[in-house]
Amino acid sequence: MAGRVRIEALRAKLNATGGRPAIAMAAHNPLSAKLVADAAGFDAIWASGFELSASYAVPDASIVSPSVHLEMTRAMCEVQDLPVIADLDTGFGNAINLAYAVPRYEAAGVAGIVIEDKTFPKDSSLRIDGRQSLVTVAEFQGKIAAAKDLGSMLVIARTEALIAGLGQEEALKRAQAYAEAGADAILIHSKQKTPDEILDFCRAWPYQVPLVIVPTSYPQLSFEEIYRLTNGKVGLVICGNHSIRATVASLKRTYGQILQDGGIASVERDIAPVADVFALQGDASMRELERKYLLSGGNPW
Ligand code: SPV
Ligand code: MG
Repeated sequence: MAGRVRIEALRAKLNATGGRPAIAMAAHNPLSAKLVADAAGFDAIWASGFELSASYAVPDASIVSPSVHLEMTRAMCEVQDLPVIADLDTGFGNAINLAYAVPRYEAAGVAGIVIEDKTFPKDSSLRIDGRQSLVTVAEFQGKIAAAKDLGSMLVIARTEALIAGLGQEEALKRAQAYAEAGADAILIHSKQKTPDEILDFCRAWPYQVPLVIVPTSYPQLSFEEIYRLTNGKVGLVICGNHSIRATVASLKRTYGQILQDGGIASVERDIAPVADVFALQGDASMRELERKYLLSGGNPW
């Protein structure tokens, strides 16, 4: 599906007032992106930096190269039709690095980007005792302006003020400055174990600009409760890392069972049939190509 259509689809979802926020599910490669789309209920795909880093078995600390990041994101856009939100972290450096990236992500079919106000190289927000230092408000406003000027994708500005322990006042000050710089939405992140900090922020948020949250650390609330408790101010909830964590748990379980059994028989009932994998690989469309271009004169093999 054309990038422009997906951008408008994401914009409409972010600003919807239908009694629930839009939901983005994390993915880290084309297969997981396609599985998210096939689940037929999510509104967008979160091309998570944490998941992509984990899929390369490296820390989420600006280590995966920009070209690998872009190629994987492009492949996620290619295999399914949901809007993809690319997690650009700090934008690979300063506003110049981001300016280089933005048209390339747009050409790849991305509908929205998230950039965060941490210094480059970043560290994971969820890491205990992680390095959380922030750029100045003015520098980050420059990044937002560059992203808006050089592309038409939605720009979601993320403040890490609460993650860095700078408090509500600083978080609100930064979020307002980012909205004024033209951000289409504000991602406010917290790693508190309860939603109180985020709910306080949302209640104090004075603008129409929608909020985005990633409730990994405070999973207690349903999507509908989040929407109700924030008066509809949260337009998008990101399920930040549930694909990679489900994958890790499932692989560990399967490997352990095979080793324990000394054979592969008993895991059969718990793993996907080969036919499901063929379907995900696009077997139906290959059969169509075979019928049209290979089989016209009878079976050539
Ligand atoms: C990600 O999924 O890469 C995120 C969310 O940015 S978090 O890991 O919570 O920072
Ligand atoms: Mg990230």
